[in-house]
Amino acid sequence: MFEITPTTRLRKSPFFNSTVKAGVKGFQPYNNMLMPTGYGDPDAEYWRLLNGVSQWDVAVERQVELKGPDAAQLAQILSPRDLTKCVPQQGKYVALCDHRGTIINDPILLKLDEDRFWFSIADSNILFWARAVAAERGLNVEVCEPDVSPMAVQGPKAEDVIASIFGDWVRELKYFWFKETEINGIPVAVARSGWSKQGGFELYLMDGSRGDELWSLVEEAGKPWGIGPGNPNTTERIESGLLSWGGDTDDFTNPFEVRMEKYVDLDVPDDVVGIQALRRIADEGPKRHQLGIVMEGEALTAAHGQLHDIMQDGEKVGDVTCGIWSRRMEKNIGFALVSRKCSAGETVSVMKNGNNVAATLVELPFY
Ligand code: THG
Repeated sequence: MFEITPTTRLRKSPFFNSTVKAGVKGFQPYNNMLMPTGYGDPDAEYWRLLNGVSQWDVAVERQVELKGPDAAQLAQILSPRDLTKCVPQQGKYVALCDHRGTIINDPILLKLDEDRFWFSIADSNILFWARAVAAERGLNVEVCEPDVSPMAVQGPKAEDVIASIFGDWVRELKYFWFKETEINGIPVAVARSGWSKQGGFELYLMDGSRGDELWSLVEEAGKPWGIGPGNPNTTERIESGLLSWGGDTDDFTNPFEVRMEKYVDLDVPDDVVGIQALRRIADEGPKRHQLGIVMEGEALTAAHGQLHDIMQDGEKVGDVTCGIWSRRMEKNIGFALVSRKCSAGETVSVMKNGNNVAATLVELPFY
C-alpha cells in the first residue's frame, strides 16, 4: 500500500479531524485538497444514503467568488446559461465552456447579491480562468477563493435533521436555493442541493476554524435519524445519472453530448465564452451522446475508474467513462459516451483487460 501525504499543495478540509474520528479509510485529491472516499463499509454507507441520512465532507468543492460592479457581467460571460432571471439566494447548475464549447467545469452558481456570486466548482482551476477572462475583458470585479467549505447532508431523512437544527423554514427551500444564517455563532449558508438524487442539503461553512464544531453539531442532531458518515457515492450517482466532470467528460466534450443541453441558452450575448462554438455545434449536431450501459460479467467491486473501449461490429464506437456494481439492479452499470450512430437498446461489447464483455446500451438515468 501507499499513502497520500497532505502538503500545502494538497490541503486538509476544515472537517478533516472529524472525518478521521469518524473512521475515514481513504482520500482522493480534488481541487488540491483531500476528499474522503469512504469509511470502510460501502454497503452500509450506500443503504444509509438511500434509506436514512448521510454526512459528507465535501469541502473540496471550492468557491470561486466574483465580487464588484461587474460581477454579474462576468458570471454571464463565463456561463452559457441565461442568468438574467437569477435572483439573490438562488443557485443554478451551469456548464462553464471554453472557446471551443468544451466543458471545463460544471459548478453550481450561487447568487449571493446583485454584485456577488460563487461558482461552487468541480475539479479544475476556475480561479485562474475567471481572473484571466475578467482582466482581458477589462471588467471591474475581484475574483478570489473565500474561506467557504461545504458539508453535505443527504438522504430521505436529511430534511428532518436540518430542520431540527435551523428550523422548519428549511423545508420551504427550493432546489439549489439557499439562505445565509448562523448556528451557535457559526456562519453558514444552508442550501437545498448535493450530489445525490436522495434529497438533502449543503451547509456552506464560512469560517474554516469551526469545521469540527459544525461537524459535531450535525452529527449530534442527526442521531435520532441514525446519521452516519459517507461521501459522494459512486454507485448512487451512476444509478441516478449524475455527471462527474473530468471522469465522464474529456478534453472535447460539449454540453450537448452529456445531457446538459437544457443548461445552454443559445441566445445569451455574443460575448459569452464558447457561445459561438456552441451555436455551431447545435447547428451541425453533436457527434456523440451519453447513454447508460449494462455490462455482463463479474461484479465490479469498486469504481473501476478507467476508460474502456466500446466496440460494435468490430469498430470502436465510444468509451465506458465510469462503472460500478449496482446494488439495486444487481448488475454492472456505467455511462457510455458513444457515437450518435448508437442508440439505447443496442448490444455492444466492452474491452476489459483484453477480454470482450457483452453489454447493452440503455437510457439514463437508471433511476
Ligand atoms: N455541491 C456543491 N458544489 C459542487 C457539487 C456539489 N460542485 C461540483 C459538482 N458537485 C457540481 N456538479 C453537479 C452535478 C449535478 C448536480 C449537482 C452538482 C445535480 N444535478 C441534478 C440532475 O442532473 O438531475 C439537477 C440539476 C438541475 O435540476 O438543475 O444536482 O454537489 N456545493
